[in-house]
Amino acid sequence: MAAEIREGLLAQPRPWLPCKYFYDDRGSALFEQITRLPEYYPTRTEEAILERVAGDVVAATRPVELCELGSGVGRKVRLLLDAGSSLGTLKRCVLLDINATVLAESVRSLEGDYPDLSVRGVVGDFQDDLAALGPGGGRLALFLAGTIGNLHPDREVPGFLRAVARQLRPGDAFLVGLDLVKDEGRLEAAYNDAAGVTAEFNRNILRVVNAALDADFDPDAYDHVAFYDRDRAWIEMRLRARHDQRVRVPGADIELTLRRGQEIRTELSCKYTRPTFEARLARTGLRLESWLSDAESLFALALLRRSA
Ligand code: SAH
Ligand code: AVI
Repeated sequence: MAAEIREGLLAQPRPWLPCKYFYDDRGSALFEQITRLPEYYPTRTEEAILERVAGDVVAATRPVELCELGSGVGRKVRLLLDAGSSLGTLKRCVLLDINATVLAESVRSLEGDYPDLSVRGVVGDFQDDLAALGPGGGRLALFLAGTIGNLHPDREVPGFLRAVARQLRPGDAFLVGLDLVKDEGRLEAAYNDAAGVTAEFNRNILRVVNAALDADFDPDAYDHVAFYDRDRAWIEMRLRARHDQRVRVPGADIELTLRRGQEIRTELSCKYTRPTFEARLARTGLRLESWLSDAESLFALALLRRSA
């Protein structure tokens, strides 16, 4: 973590922080609050699509194992577990998340509600630790919420998809949730909610850095900024310094001066279309089998298949 934070904070022309550091216990709770905000349509839209298609997805893939990357509270996986119960093929469920507390709670609650299922939690980074999942075979991997949008579309997504494909056997499947390109006003509202929860989530990354690296960021000295970049088709979140400040990060061995108005990038949230996502699949070993969306085309689930 120290090396990553150091690299990000020293970056020119604009410092950045890896968005996985939003998710300590407070950040995870704030994300859960975000999912219930009136402006934040992705969660409820994805859940409605899943409710509609879960039966078809399990019938088409006949999974022995469900495996969710960045599983959070593990609510959505239940829709597939329930749909799969009549099939009789499902034996295992693996959840991987960077937040150990949330993961343990999700595993405990799935074990309680699905006593015949073998449930395993893996604390790890889905960009580095996929090998911990072990080899595939009868696997249906899930990457929901549009979290793939938080990976850089050119620099990170292709390598991530290849790494997922390595943990799948030919015929195994990968269900990916994608937030779609849409009206700019609707996108920007989802990341600038009236209640200010997203702003608090954004500032939380500074609290995480403070706690882990003994830094002295004053989170309240930063404004939340979130805007849609139409050319890159992504929402970018930043923190803008309200006044000049000197910040010490002893755990990463740095001190920096931030001028009033200077911004730190904290998150990208890329929005896709079917063609832009399909283009990312080239040479990954994954092919698009079906595209499942809502009536307004706000969000989509892409069902991918590991090719032979
Ligand atoms: N799948 C859930 C949660 C999505 S929020 C849902 O659909 O609502 C993103 C989740 O990914 C959080 O639980 C966060 O802790 C986790 N996460 C973020 N970056 C991660 C990383 N690099 N590796 C593993 N988990 C990560
Ligand atoms: C987890 N991820 C898909 C969310 C998103 O929309 O990019 C995280 C988030 N950031 C701000 N609000 C929600």
